[in-house]
Amino acid sequence: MSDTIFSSFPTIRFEGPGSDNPLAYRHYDPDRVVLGKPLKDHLRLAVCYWHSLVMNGSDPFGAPTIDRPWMHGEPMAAARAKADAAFDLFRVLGVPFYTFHDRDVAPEGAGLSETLANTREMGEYLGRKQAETGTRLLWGTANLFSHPRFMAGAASNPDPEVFAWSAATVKTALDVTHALGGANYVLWGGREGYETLLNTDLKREIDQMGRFLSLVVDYKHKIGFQGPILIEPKPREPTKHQYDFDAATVYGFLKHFGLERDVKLNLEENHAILAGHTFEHEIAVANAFGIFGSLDINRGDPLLGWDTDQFPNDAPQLALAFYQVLKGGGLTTGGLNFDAKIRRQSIEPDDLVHAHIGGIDTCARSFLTAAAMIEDGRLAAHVADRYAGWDRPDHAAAGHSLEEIAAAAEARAIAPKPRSGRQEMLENLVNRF
Ligand code: XUL
Ligand code: CO
Repeated sequence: MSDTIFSSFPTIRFEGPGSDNPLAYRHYDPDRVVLGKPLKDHLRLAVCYWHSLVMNGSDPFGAPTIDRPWMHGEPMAAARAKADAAFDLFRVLGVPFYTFHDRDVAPEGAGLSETLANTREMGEYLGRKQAETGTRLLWGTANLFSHPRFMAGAASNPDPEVFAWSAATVKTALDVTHALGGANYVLWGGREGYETLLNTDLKREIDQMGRFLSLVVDYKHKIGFQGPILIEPKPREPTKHQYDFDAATVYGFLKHFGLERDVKLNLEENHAILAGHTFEHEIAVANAFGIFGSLDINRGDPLLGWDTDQFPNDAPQLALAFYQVLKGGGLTTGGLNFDAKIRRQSIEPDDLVHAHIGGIDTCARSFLTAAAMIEDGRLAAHVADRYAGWDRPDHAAAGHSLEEIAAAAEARAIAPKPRSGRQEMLENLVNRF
């Protein structure tokens, strides 16, 4: 492989919390065994292509600030150079997985057929890179939101020709993901929502999305793709009302279309915040309904109300999220995808490396904290004790009808006594970890 902008970086190694080397992990010791398996198999870290290789620092107020060699020249040659650099970055970070949208890895062609051919050709190129390096695909997805044809939605578009174009695009992206051994396939409904009901038939659009997802699930079974299809909820941005608002809304949608056994969720910290939830709430809801899949790991800014997609750096906060993940049985086919981008002033290649080192160490440290909370068991014991009344066979709520329960309640000699929720004590307990 020819040199890339990452060639001069060593592979980052674990040196422990005492290390002063900025190019070292302090907490991410991939082979450290926790709760019966190595940390790397718990976290299943993934670098995302779109923020790390494609994002150029432009924002609504200004021009691109980040210039990389593969952002120029003949589009397919540039796509190959980008892939070379991507796999070199994966080598530097020592992460086992990556993720991409079709448009991140292959350019749009002159028409649909040429575009799909570009995706397939770059899929083969990525397959060779995977074989050479051992890096695996956590998930693939299709970009159904950037091009103007998708401005009124992909599956939910008023124009059936856009629905069909989107179907062809997802079919190819799923084929490529399957060929690359992807562990999951993701659908984020970037433009599946609306700005005003004055021009929108909401019921029709949601039905179109249900039909689209059913077709994708049928096709997944047809080609024998083993991984789950994952929906990524987000309440707003880019549209004002996104249909896949949050975990609970998506569960209702899946139930309505009978897809709750085939489709799971890819949850994202910043999206949870935009929905007015915590990350751990969204994970707990997904666990409750058996639809937890994977995580996009990033953070928002408490002072900004949009999807800033910053690298995570708040270990106490993430520990609460990972505690819920572990309570649900951990990441199985899922992983931790750094859907996170450097700020537009961070223009050097090493900014990208430092961002990932910090994010990976934050994930490792908070995961180890969550694992310690699980091993300790006191938090779980407090919760179990709080609901212990339900385990007694003789409680008044055991009856089979409202009348039976009402009669049992009236027959009780003493009224129920309020019990402390012990919130502060439990918060103190968590802080000790
Ligand atoms: C957008 C977002 C996407 C998805 C993949 O907010 O999170 O990057 O993760 O389409
Ligand atoms: Co995301």
